Amino acid sequence: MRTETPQAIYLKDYTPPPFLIDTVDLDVAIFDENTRVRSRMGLRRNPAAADPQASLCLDGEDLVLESVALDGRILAAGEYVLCGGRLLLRVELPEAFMLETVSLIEPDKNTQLSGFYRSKDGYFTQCEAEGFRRITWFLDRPDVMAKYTVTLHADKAKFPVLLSNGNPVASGSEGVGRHWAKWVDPFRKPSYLFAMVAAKLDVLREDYQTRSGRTVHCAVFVEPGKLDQCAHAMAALKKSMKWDEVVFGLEMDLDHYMIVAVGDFNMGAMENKGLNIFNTKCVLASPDTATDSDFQHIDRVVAHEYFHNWTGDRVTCRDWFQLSLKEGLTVFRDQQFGMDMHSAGVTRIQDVRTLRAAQFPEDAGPMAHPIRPASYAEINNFYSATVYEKGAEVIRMIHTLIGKSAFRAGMDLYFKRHDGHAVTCEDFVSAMADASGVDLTQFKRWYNQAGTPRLVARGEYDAAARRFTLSFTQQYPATAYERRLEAEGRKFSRGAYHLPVVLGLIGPDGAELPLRLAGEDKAVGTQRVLELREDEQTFVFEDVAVQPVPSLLRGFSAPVILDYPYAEAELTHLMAHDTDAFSRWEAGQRLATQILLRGIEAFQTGKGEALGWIPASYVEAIRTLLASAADPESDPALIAEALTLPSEVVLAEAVSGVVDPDAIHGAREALIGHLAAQLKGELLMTYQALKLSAPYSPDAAQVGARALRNTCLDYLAGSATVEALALLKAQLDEADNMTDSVAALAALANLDVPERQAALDAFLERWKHEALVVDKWLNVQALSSAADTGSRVRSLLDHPAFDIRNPNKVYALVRAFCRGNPRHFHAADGSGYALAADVILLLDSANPQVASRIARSFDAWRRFDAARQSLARTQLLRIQAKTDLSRDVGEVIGRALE
Ligand code: 0A1
Ligand code: ZN
Repeated sequence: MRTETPQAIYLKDYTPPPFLIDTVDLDVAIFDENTRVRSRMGLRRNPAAADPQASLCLDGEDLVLESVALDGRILAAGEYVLCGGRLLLRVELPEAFMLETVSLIEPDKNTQLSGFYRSKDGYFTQCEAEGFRRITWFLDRPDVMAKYTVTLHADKAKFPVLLSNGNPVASGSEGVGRHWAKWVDPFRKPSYLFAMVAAKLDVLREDYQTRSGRTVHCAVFVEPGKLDQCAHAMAALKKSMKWDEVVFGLEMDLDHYMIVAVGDFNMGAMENKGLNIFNTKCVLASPDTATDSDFQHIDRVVAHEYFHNWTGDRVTCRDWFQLSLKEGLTVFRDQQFGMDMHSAGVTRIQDVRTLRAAQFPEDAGPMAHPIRPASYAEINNFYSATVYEKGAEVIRMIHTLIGKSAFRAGMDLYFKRHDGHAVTCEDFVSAMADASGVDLTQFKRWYNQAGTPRLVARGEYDAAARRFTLSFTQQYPATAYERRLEAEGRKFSRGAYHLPVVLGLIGPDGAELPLRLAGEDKAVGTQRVLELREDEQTFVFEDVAVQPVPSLLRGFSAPVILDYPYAEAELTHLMAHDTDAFSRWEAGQRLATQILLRGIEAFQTGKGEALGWIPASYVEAIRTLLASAADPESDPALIAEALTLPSEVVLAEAVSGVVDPDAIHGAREALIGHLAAQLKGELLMTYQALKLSAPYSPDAAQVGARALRNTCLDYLAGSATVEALALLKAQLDEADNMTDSVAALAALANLDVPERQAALDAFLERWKHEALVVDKWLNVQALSSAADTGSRVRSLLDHPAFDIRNPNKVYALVRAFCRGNPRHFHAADGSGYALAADVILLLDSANPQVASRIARSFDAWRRFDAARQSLARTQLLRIQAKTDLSRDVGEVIGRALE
């Protein structure tokens, strides 16, 4: 039995590779029973190696080695050894040499979906982070960059499309019914960006003209019959190419840019140079099968992978500790793209919602880590909300601190210095500091310290002196991460963060006040960026004629928890008057949270149902919000966001002390029910007024209207009255798009009424041939608030529509249940924990990455009562007791139990 977290590797131990690989020539022959991979590599000793005499040790996993040849001479058995997944050469090596290996792999048996694997009608690769070693022997680390030539051979009828990175240079027929194709990638790249595909696929092709007049041949490959679902991804690709030219001056550098969609994929998509491989979920969309958020998500993921071409592929990471160098920066770039393409305010709100729902809990739990971790056991566990989403917030803070044009100059300098190289987060920050002249030394703490800082702010108005004094205190207690460093006897230091607070002051009439800080001659604007660097700092605003309400952290200018003692009336004031869309929304969320925290306490003491904790003023604020929808100037999408209460997961973070999932659920449902009852007329009127007659389009105006309409429907549905059921049924019958169908189905899935099963059955019958729609069918059931959800999810595991080998199905059903339905996952009888553990144990050997993602559901287990903790611990120990538990799951469970 494994008793502790698997062996870690450390950032401090980094050394340059002993050898460099300049060229790789791969010959890959695919047969039914296996695939033969011949690799010919040009190697030389690395002049920067720590040990100039080091021996050569190549990474390899699940490879059957047939032969090794050095400069054309086949090596004898004693001249190399295979040990612990490595190939060690025991011969004298010249300064530069050719090494040829021939190995067999079995992609049809590769259930991990890492390396070369089978999915439906084809073979696909996933090499990030360490999948290339599952294809051939290599120095499988990102600082070894080579030029690749690839020749693929396969059955022509079964696998007519043969692709790899770069340019197609030759192809032909061979043998009986077989064919081959040769690809050359002109750019040096790390092995994790390698890709190849052999499959039967349909393709949509379009050309893009770059601003310098070059033509890029774009192609989207999908499984046969799905061509009508590719147009949106293709349009997103071209928009991304244009945007990167305009905003960052970055042009596509290859003649071919290919996107291939595959139904079995562990993540969203992968930025392989010139040959992106995407989860079908992030490519395929038609109004019938995809929702508005799917359309927007596709825009963002296509953009993200495209932006990686520069931030990731042209300049890559020196080692995996630097993952946020490419991921934080690329998420920031796709966020900016989203804000430019869709509604800026709504995009920012949704991105912050994601951060709070996924990253804040991560930073507060056993897997807490800085955006650049100091150690890891399994790198796949660090494709995390922290590295991605908090990483993007860190880049955003640099953008805010130095300003847009200095940021652009910093990017230009970064590419000038590092194009074609594998670099570190320091290199990025140095480029930003050098280009802007701003000292970012202290800022680097964001890369080394874990945890969400708490920013305590207090305001004091002195009417006689017409002065408003704002004081800030930073709190950053040690997290599980620092506690572990301490236990290991490792040195670390913690200190105040350098962070921007964007703020304005709002007067009683709703107008923004001019801002003059003490010491300044005159007021400068109505919005300022305050820079915090100290544990405690005070800012004094002069000439403040009236008592203001401070609007703090506009646009969520720093990823912190703001503690400011707003009165409810002040929050309502900000909701109505703040000029920053994010801050108006934030004020509403803060107000709802304050009320709900009282409600949660009331539910815990049996006084919840009486609703005494809901102030009438809140109902009126929501009534005003709903009424504003009638104003043609209003943005329905923003109103929909404002009407959406903080989720149960976010509320659990706000609770201090023991988390009571039933009380959280009870309070939230009671507030929704009360608002629905009080505002029924307004909700119905808004619902009806927003009915669209135009044909479906995922444009901002229609998306906003549907979002608000379906939010109203959701409120109305909670009552389960005959009237509400009729609304839901009518929408299900009449909907001409998936957004409206699935919104009605999800609302109905919450209700314990006979209509529910009939609707679910009809939906499945209609969509059983569309895998991504079946995922939605599973998802609405996993997220249902109905009392029988736990047992229904358990029985869905055996439903023919579910497939545990398909990551999308596991995420749609199991992850959604465990991460998105806290009341049922944390059921008092432990059934939710048992379900998660069963799935983790079933998946651990087959697909450790997916198993590990489910295992993260236990992160918060210590925040619950003793009875729940004991049930969770039983399941954690049961998982830990599995023989040969994967490193992925072992690390997550080990840390949870530490
Ligand atoms: N680099 C990709 C995400 C990705 C990471 C790992 C994968 O397999 C383990 C697959 C994709 C991105 O940021 O889009
Ligand atoms: Zn990425």
